[in-house]
Amino acid sequence: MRIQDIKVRVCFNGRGDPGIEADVMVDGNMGRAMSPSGASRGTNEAVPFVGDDPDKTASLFNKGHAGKFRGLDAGDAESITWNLRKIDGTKNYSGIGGSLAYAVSVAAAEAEAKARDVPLCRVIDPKSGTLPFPLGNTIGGGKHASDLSPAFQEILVAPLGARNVREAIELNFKVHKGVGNKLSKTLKYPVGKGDEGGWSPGLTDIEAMGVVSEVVGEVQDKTGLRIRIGVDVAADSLYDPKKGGYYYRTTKKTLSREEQMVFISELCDRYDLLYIEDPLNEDDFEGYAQLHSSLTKTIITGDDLYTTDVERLKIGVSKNSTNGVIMKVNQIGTLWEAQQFSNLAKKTAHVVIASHRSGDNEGGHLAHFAVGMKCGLMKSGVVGGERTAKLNELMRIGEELGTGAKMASVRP
Ligand code: 2PG
Ligand code: MG
Repeated sequence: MRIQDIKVRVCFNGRGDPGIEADVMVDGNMGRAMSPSGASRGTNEAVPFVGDDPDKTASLFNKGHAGKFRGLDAGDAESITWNLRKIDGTKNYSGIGGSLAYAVSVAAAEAEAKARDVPLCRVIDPKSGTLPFPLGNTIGGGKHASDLSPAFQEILVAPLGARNVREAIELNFKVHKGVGNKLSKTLKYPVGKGDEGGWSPGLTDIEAMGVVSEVVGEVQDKTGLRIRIGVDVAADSLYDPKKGGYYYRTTKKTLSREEQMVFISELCDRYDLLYIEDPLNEDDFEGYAQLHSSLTKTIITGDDLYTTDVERLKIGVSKNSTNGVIMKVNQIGTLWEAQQFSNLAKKTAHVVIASHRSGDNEGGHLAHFAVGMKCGLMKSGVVGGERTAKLNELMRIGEELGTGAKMASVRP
């Protein structure tokens, strides 16, 4: 259906960082979406704002370009992308702003969904009916927390034994609460939280892994339901290109590339990791391939490695680097571009993980991306308003899709 009007503005996310919000009107229905923002951003991500200026980004669009979208089909995600690309004229959206591209493309799809009276996930894919398992951050470190916390950016849990979305979400709450209780009993200082609501204690990476794994064991014993652990190393934050090594701040040790690979392999074995994200720096496609060929029980996942970019994924596929990808719409720009990425990932036997950003907002769109793109997992945090917004929306989608909706199957 045709876009009647479109307007954008600056808004703020839960971390207090700016984003662009778009309102798109279709047949009297408004779609509204606001871009999230990352702290550990891959070098190849879309540039969020024109000249690093959110206000300039919004006013350039409202004054100069909004009119070019009136009359376009809001349901035609591909032509919305090509229009944005044509106006932008760069590879990384620095001409119009990646945040703007995100907001316009998602708000248009939402307006279309409202006008057709279907859930947004069904505009993304009319046949969507698989629900992802929520992947929850229990301990946060790296660039999401203080320098005294672990170097690993996230220690996460995936409740694969849950029979439905609600049970899965509640298992993650139990682990998150259990980790908080254990930390407050064993540490002699109050423990705060990182940007995504994970606890951020002054522990080494291995100590933190130990706490999560103990609590996971306890919750599994009590409920009889299987929970797996995952880690986002976000290795670029640890990587020192001059030394070619990875610096662990709590132990003050630098690991060489080979030592890092041994460390990661031991970690995957010891904690039976379901998945490991960005274990090496963002250009080490060969290193990923080595890990992938030896760690057959773990999903070796690229986030900063791919930045939701089909062209980078093609490199990974040619080298057999990974069997998991993180899909973040705002890394590449538009919803349609992210769909192309996730289509190729699925075709090449990858588990697709739809992911929030560390600076996120009250929107629940991520849940629709995850269902619409048939993702196995949805990484969205456990607690905090901007995190539960996605989890609650996932429950609503489950209710709306009814008994036809099944939980995804997730295997390395
Ligand atoms: C990540 C994300 C989300 P950020 O690295 O996977 O957890 O962090 O948004 O800071 O890039
Ligand atoms: Mg990541």
